[in-house]
Amino acid sequence: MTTRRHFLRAASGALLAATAVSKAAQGAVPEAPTQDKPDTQQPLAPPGGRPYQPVVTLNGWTLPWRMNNGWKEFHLVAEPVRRQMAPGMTAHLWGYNGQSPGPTIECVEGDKVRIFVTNKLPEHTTIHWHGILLPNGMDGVGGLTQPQIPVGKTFIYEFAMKKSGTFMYHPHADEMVQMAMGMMGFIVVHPKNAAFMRVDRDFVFLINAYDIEPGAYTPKTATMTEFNLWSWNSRVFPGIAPLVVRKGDRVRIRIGNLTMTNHPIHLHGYDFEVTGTDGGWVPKSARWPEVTTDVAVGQMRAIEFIAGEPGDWAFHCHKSHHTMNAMGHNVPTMVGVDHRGIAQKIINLVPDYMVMGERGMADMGEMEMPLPDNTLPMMTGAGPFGPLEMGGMFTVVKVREGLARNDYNDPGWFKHPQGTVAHEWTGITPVASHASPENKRAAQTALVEREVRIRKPTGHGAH
Ligand SMILES: [Cu+2]
Repeated sequence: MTTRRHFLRAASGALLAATAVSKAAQGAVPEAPTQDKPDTQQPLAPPGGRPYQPVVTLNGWTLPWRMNNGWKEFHLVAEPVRRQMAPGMTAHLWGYNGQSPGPTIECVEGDKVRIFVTNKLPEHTTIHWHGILLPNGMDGVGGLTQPQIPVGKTFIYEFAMKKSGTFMYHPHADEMVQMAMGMMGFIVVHPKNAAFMRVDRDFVFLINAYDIEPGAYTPKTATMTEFNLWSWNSRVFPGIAPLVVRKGDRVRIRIGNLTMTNHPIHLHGYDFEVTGTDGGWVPKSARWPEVTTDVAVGQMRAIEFIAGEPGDWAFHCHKSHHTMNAMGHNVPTMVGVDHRGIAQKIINLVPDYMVMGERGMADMGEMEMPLPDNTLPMMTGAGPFGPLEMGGMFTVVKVREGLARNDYNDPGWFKHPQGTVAHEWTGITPVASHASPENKRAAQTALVEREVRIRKPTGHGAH
């Protein structure tokens, strides 16, 4: 990333200038690095100031900063961006510094931060610093605590980070449109005492959602509930990076929700504790074990566990429609409907007709339906044992033995020890005995008793 290197060079130049008390350098707006890749970037170790364990932003990056006379200076540029949501689909969003979500801002409890915000959107904006305790005039509510930032102008926000924790930033101006377009980012304030709440791997991401019609590029901003792309950091499965973890590490995952509905986030293979909210750290005595935690709208939850059990552990929203990509919900339930004989007659009339759903929807995972440009299959992704039949808010926590401390590279699929994978029973299977005559009849006639109604599965409507 050449922009970051340029910035760091420029930043060290600015540091030198600042120590030489150059008024010109102090007055200059810091460079605004941009990121053009949707890949997870290596954590950004602090080049100066108090030390901390940097976070890993899933499919994102941390904004470099410079010191200026005791202030940490950042520069966010609000602008239209193109975001690849998964290979094969790009969205035209609004974001910050080249991406949606914007870069993660990291600093330390007690830091004085100065954040320059330049507006390159076609309309005014502001930034609200969700959860941060600050002077009222820095709260970023357009019209209430400050004038809107006009198109083409740069505003300065200045405040001290009173406490450590996990916060979010987003506009408080034309919010419905600007947040539906992807304007948001994460703020992590590390504790002054580096040993406090210390973990080995610290991941962050925001939950967001878009309504982008298959074949289109721009989200429908008036959508209130019927979104069709349920994303983490504006990525959907199989575009969401795995969370790579070394066996034995203490792991934290910070999850912020800026969608219009709640998301019960579920981790396989582990129990965890919620150790933080956007209000602060949860005292030990107030924590309880969970395997799913609901992250409500406008909330952040930090979960922690010790990664003792190697494997590829699914990590996803537990609303099953949120682990799918765009589809039509007006697809009727076809389970139990017998298509035999009917399909061929229809294919004679409608050549690309496809029968689906009569044995469930699992066929969709490997089916190659003709898709419009710039859209993703509803259920997709390939695993070591076949199609994963997932989409949306799904990824994998990959726990491996013997990784290097800072190695976040995808280690590939887990190699299960011999004899530890569920497998087919090859002995004699007894016939299931049904207690009630009704159940017996249902089992015998499941595939043939219903009225046959067939519809062509088009119309990728709301999801
Ligand atoms: Cu969800």
